[in-house]
Amino acid sequence: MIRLAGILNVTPDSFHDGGRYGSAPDAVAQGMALWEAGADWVDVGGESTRPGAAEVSPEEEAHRVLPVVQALAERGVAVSIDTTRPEVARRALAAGAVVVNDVMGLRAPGMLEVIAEAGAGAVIMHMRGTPRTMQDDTRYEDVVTEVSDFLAAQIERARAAGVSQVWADPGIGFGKDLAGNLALLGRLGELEGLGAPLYVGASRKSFIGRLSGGVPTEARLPGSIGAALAAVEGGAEVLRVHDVAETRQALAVYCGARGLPLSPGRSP
Ligand code: HH2
Repeated sequence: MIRLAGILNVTPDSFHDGGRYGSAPDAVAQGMALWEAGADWVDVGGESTRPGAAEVSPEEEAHRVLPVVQALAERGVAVSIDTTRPEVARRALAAGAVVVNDVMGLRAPGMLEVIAEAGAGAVIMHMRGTPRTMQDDTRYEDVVTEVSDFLAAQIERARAAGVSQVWADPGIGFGKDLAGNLALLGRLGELEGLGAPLYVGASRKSFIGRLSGGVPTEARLPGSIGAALAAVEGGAEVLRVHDVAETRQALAVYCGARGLPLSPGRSP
């Protein structure tokens, strides 16, 4: 079943929606809009991971996301919390989130335990280094093999710790150059052997701009839909996107033609 996670960044500096939903009421309204457009989860983040973004304190991150997570969960929205910090994850799960989306791939001490104790799901993403250092060295002997080996090890750790629902994400744009991003998208099928459903976030990322004569993030919806379709062709089951309604429309056609099941979304 192909599903969508709608992106909701409660940050001043995210590369696409930074500053748009900085207040909790605006963020909740956008979360509801994503949900009603057919998202299966709304993915709430409080710290930008774009290269060079300012680090925020755990308190500030929690202060940004917790009221939004709680309000959306109270309205029946399935919320995933996009964080690398176990303490923020723990508090977001207590506030009603059901999945932890960790761009550090559960590397922080204690993260696995927090997720297992809450009985939550986990998105395990590959990133080389940290958001601050990830673009310093984007050379790989074989990017697909390196990503696959990391994900396999972390999936095994998560399952051993008792996390039953895990998704594997190659981390498009996280410590990869254009060739690396295209290799991961184009050879996504090689990750199917991991035995975890594949989760892909390519929406409006810079490689799309690079492939399209430098178009800015606001003009990258067509390329984002192209990336979403390429990901589904490679076996992705979850697409993390800014534009739920538009992606859903493209998928309705693509999945209909290919005979692939598309989730109707969880909004009543
Ligand atoms: N990409 C971003 C953030 N979280 N999580 C997963 N699982 N996969 C991704 O590809 C991914 C992610 C970066 O995008 P965005 O949230 O739009 O921007 P920012 O990090 O600037 O807030």
